[in-house]
Parts: sequence; structure tokens; C-alpha cells
Amino acid sequence: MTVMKQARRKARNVMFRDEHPDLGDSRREILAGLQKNQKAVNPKWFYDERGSQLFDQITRLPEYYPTRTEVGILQENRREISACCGSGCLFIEPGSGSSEKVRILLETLRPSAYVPVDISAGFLEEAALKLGDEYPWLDIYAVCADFNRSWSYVDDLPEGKRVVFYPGSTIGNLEPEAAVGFLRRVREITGDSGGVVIGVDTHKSTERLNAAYNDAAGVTADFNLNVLRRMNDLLDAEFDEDSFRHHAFYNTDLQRIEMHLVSERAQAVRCNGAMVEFAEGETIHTENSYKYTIEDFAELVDAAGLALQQSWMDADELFSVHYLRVA
Ligand code: AVJ
Repeated sequence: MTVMKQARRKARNVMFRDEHPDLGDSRREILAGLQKNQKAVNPKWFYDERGSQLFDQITRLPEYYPTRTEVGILQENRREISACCGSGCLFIEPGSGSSEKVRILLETLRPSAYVPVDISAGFLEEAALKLGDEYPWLDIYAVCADFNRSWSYVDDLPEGKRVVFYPGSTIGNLEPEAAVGFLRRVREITGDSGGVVIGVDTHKSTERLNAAYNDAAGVTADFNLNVLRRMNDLLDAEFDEDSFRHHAFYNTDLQRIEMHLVSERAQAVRCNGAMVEFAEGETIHTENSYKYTIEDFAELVDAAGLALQQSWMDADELFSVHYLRVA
């Protein structure tokens, strides 16, 4: 069993473990996506150092309501949320990014340990060390992993009630069936006594949603286009950023934002030996962001063998936070 490593910089309460996906696997996965009829790249590839920074900028944009709304809900209800979790729990956050939101809960929650899990290694390390400095009483087990695949690190965590913290509506990136699968796995990991604190973006007006993913400053466009740079690095590809443009829209039938990169001309791009051909206007589908009514989300949770114990929303019902327990 891999033992957690002590952090490089002096921080007695921060441990690291690296399970970043193998480069060969990553290449094969991305290339397979580019060879599909509707070309697609998994949104997890957005998050290298630069991508994680761009996402942080997105969270502060005036049009991007989810982050500040969710932060408000967490602040206002931190006591009730912490009571659901119970103090001394093991607080596991898949896709922890900058670990900003957990700070809102830490003092009232007083978990026995915090486990941030992120695919962006450098970003994770910085965030974990900073948090460890600020909260010297908190044990932090930082794990670099693709949380949609590998959960093996949980075997090495200390005993205690496990609560998964999954804010930001990251679950919206998954197709509803995959979201059920994800929650089933979470249920296995937390066991019968565990729980989940999850943030879910709500279905709302198309105008508001479209604005949130087409900000005036163009940060979301940069974030989307960054995936081309990622592919150039990871695949030794030759994507020309200037020949693609950002396209995001709310698909009302499927209740999801779709993000695409549109090829502005017919072109063939060399990718790790293979040639990937684009017609003019053809797209790479880079992200879905599903939006749920409370009723739809409750159904999804039910299908995973979990139940909504308590739900919180802002006054405008722009965003929701839920505590899930085993059904
Ligand atoms: C991190 C998945 C919650 O879907 O809103 C923001 C990512 N993409 N702007 C989202 C994102 C474009 C974000 N999540």
C-alpha cells in the first residue's frame, strides 16, 4: 500500500499522494474522443495550472452567479450543514481546486481530517499547503487523482464517518446516468453511516444561463480554448488556437449548457501521428453542465440509493446545496 508522503515544504499537517493518470492512458483517451462522430474531450482536461487559474477567474465574473450564490448558501447555513455532517468526520472533496469553499465550513464543522482530491497536481499542492498553514489543527491528506476513476486512496485514510463534499455543481459535468453511477460509488465509499454535501445548479432562464457561460470579458472563451493548448502538450498535437472559437449555449431540451470549440475553417490537425480532420463549422464538444430542478435532482439521488435529508437554496433559487444520506 502506498504511504502518504510528507509535504516537501515544511507543513506537519499536510500529506500528499499522487495517482495522476498515466500519460499513455490519457493520450489514448483524448485521441479516442477526437475520433468520434461528434468530437469530444472530457472537461477534466481543462484543469492544468493555467486552466485552474482561469476557472478561478470565472468564479469571480459578474455573470457567473453559481460560485458567489453557493458561497452565500454555505455561509448562511454553515451550522445546519455542519450538524448534518457531525463533527470529527472525514471530509473528502473531489475536484477541490483552490479549496476556497471548505474554509467556510471548517471552523463550525471541525472535521478530523480534510481530503482534497484534484487532477491538477501543482495547484492542489499549493492550495493544500496554504490551507495547512491557515488551519494548523487540521490534518490534510491531499490526493492528485482523476476522481471519476480512482478511489483507491480511501483505503489508507483514518477511521471515521466519511462525508463527501462536492460543491460547485461539478456533478453537472456528468450525463445524468453517469451522475447516478458516481453517486452510487460515493455511497459505497461513505458506507451506511456516511453522507454527501453537494452543490447543484438549478434550471433557470436561458438568458441568465447563456450569459454565465459567455462572459463579456471572454474568460470562459479562454478557459475553453485552453484545452487546445492542453492537447498540444499532452498529444504533441498542432492545434492552432486562432482557428477555433468558443461556443456555449443552453440546450433547453436536455437542460444543459453545452460548450464547444468550433473550427472556423476546414483543416486537418496532426495529433500524435494521427490526422484529425475538421469540416468548417465542425465542433469539439468540451463540456456539458446539467441544470436540475430540485425534483429532478431528488430522482437522480433516489436512483443512486441515497436520499435528500436537507436542502438549502438562495432567495432567488439560483443554486441549491443538499445533504444526502443513505436511503
Ligand atoms: C466547474 C463544472 C461547475 O459547469 O459551471 C464554468 C465549469 N465551465 N464555466 C460549470 C465551467 C464554464 C463549471 N463547473
